[in-house]
Amino acid sequence: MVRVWVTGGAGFIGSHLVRHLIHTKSDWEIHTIDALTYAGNLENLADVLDHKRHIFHKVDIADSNSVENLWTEAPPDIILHLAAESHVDRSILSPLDFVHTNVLGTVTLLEAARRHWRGRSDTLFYQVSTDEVYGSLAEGEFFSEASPYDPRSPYSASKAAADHFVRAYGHTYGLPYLISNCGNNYGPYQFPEKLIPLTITHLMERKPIPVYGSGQNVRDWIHAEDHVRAIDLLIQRGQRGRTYLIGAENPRPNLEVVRLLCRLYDELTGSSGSESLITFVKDRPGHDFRYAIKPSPSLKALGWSPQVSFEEGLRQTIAWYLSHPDWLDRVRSGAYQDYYRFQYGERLG
Ligand code: NAD
Ligand code: TDX
Repeated sequence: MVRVWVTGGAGFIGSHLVRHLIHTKSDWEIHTIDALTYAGNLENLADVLDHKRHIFHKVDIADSNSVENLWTEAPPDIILHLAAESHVDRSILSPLDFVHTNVLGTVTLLEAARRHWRGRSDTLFYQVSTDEVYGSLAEGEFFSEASPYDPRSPYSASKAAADHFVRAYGHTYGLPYLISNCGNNYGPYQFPEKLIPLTITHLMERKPIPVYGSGQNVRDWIHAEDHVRAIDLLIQRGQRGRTYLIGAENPRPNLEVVRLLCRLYDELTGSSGSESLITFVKDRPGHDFRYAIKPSPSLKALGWSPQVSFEEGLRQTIAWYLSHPDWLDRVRSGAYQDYYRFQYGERLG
């Protein structure tokens, strides 16, 4: 039995990963650590929460005593680290929360791993990171493994710091690690503060769809299930001590994405005129212009390629949100309403 600890397993990508591992790895015992912040939700794991090979722990990863106690009881063989504060707009409002979880939390896990793995080389600390650590590209440029780190938001600075700590632990203490940097994910269970689920929920409620600035900023989109399949392959066959870039070669200006969502929404629901909801609003401070990824050739050589086309993935995602109104009601609790009013109240008038 391989004991695998997933941090942030009740979040968006984490819940896709936990579900995938439970269904595909019959000899793995999966432990989820999650603090259940506004972005973490046990409902995201409903179908696997009580599975006999899954154990859930509500713990803050920056709480070293709790992490220590858990890992003394059930030492990890593999740590898949996804827990994070993940929303750029929130990082602009309160950077210290991002330092707490993304930096202090990551180093707390690394320290505990170092203690528990002394003398072992058959373990793995897998850091799930983002392309945002590489900064912003000009038209026609792409990130590659050789791109220098140049984080420009409090979120990406905190993720970059965490990546550097992971590499430092590999170099200094010989900790077996692997890092992957992925582009913008979308799919079911994504908290409705990010562009795609926010747009879908505004379409459902016929509310103005806020597009920052000119809408020409570019993001490179991948379905969370394709990301999770790449993580799975890299756990099995990725070279330890290496960094991999994961992307579906799907860079698009935000306005194109929002227009596509409007068209697909109208087709799926029989509505019309959704594009008229698009509203240009004040830009995000320090808004990175373009992210676009050349996925690692070695990842492709291992046999990975994205399986979900963008249009099909968006159709399926819209359908999921349409069929989960109760999930939406519950995640958009009082605290979300406060954030939403602060972030969009003035912008949308
Ligand atoms: P998310 O915000 O949906 O989920 C984050 C999870 O971490 C939540 O369940 C939350 O409760 C948990 N968490 C937060 N602080 C915690 C703490 N102190 N202790 C324990 N748990 C805590 O995020 P996501 O979009 O699923 O992203 C998962 C990971 O993937 C993050 O590390 C993110 O940086 C990375 N990533 C995300 C994207 C994307 O487009 N969403 C792209 C590339 C990389
Ligand atoms: O209301 C909006 N209007 C808008 O135009 C929002 C929320 C976003 N945007 C723009 C900003 C970005 O250019 O859409 C683009 C995507 O924005 P987000 O969904 O907030 O994602 P982004 O800032 O690109 O970061 C995401 O991708 C990389 C995730 O939140 C990160 O966790 C991940 O690392």
